[in-house]
Amino acid sequence: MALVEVQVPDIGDFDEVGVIEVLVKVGDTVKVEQSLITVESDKASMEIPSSQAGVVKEIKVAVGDKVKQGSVVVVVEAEGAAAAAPAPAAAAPAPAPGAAAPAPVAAPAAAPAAAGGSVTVVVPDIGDFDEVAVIEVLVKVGDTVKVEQSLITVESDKASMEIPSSTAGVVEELLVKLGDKVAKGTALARVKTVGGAAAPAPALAAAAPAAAAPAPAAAAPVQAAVSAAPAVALPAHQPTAPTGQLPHASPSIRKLARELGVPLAEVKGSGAKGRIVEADIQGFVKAVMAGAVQTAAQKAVAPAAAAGGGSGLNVLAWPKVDFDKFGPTERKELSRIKKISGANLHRNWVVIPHVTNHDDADITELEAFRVQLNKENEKAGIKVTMLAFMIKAAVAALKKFPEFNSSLDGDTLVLKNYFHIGFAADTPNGLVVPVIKDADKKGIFQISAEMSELAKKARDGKLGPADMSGGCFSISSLGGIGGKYFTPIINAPEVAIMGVCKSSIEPVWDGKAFQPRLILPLSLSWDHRVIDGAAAARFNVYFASLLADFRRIAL
Ligand code: CAO
Repeated sequence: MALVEVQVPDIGDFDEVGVIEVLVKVGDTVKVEQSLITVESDKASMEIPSSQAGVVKEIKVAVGDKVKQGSVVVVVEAEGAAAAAPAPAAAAPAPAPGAAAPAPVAAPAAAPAAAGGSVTVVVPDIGDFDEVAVIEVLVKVGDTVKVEQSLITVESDKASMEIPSSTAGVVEELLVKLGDKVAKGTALARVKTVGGAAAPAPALAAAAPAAAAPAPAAAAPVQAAVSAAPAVALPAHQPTAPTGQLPHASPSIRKLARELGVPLAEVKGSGAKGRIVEADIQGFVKAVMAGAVQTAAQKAVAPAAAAGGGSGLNVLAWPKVDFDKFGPTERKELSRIKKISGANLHRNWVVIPHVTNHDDADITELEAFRVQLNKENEKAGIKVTMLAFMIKAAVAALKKFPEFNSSLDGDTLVLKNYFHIGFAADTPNGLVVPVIKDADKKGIFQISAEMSELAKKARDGKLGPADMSGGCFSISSLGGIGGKYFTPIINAPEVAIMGVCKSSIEPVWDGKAFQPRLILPLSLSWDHRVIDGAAAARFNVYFASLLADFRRIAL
């Protein structure tokens, strides 16, 4: 197998250019025309292709090295028949057509103009490139331009360069637009010369800088996803380039950015001299998708959303406070349950349009019955609490108002013909919602027994996914603790939840006098996409009436 030195071809007028990226490593198999390194001057960036197919045996350059025509880039073990081929001429291996080594951008031939007249600026000799695409138009009609000021950026698949003006003056007419293909001699713009005379064309304008131009107009905004905060730290992404200047990036990175709609000017480059590398683009996209970063375009949309534009949440960044400034603190990681339930609660709160109806149930007789039941069944060891009755009442109310026993699936409502009722259980590690399956088929004692078993499992951290899935409707009871009313958060994909607080004796007018009655505060939260306020009020009234007279449940 022959070893072949791959050298930097004729790169035009550039004496020495810096290596800013090495795109291959030892052991890589490369094809002819595959880019090996990226070089950059202050005027252009270009990728140097391999003139030889084979396996990279040695890399002779490193980032930061200066190279010129003839510098050895890599040593390749030539593959197959090519192995016997002699190494390309050391001096100047011909660059693959349209691949690398743009010739210097020679002085554009400015058509001579009469004093005070106009000059048509044309594309100068751009070397080996037959036709290249205009990827940026850097000036607009009315702009005053100087000699050598960049007018457009063109790009092939291997290099990008800016085409400068050969004359100073005011842009009267632009003769190209984004996406046009241009070649040597293509008219770019008509420029009205300054001071009434055409400026002399510079003898030789070098390739214009690839790093000094406004952000690409073609960059489309990346759509934001409303999602939970990322689990991993994401890099901060402030633009590194001064406003109005395009950050350093190789043509392939620019292409990648355009394909993904990433605004390069907003990406922080982590390469040498703030150069943007592929990992920066990836990090930027991840940060935007995670909601950690907004593009300028998204920020512009956000106020519109706030004003009724209909997209984005437009919330302020979370306040960053140095709490230790105000007093001693300690840090405690959220429990696993809190992290999981927190993310679910957040989603449900943000996504579901909640409304909460408050009502009262007179449970005077039911409480007396419950106490009596517990006395009678003391020996059985099953304690009945008000929650068991509420689970039965919930089943009856769901039967009467079926839309409360449903879930949204896009624009379709899935109505359930089963009755699994969840109950919120407070545990040392956080909130969980075990589910009593087929509560319609179970009596008060069986429900009480299952509840106490599930509550114990919850406290011991032993609930499995099956214990917590399939719920139709949930009850969150704070009755053993206290409080009056609250707003329970719907346990998606359910569409309603009943919150219950501590019952207390209250004076109730019976038409003749105030009577002391045991009143249970109810708070029903419901999804306004599925349920209307009138239905919610009826549900509460019916639920309360069942608790007030439990015989009605049999009707
Ligand atoms: N009014 C007055 N007293 C009530 C009551 C009510 N609405 N509900 C229960 N009680 C009483 C019980 O009768 C019991 O009294 P005794 O000890 O005298 O018998 C006492 O309060 C404790 O009841 P309990 O809480 O053990 O039993 P429960 O069946 O009512 O509730 C469970 C079980 C697991 C749901 C409950 O322990 C729990 O974890 N509740 C918290 C739910 C929660 O955190 N919700 C908030 C979710 S949103 O963050």
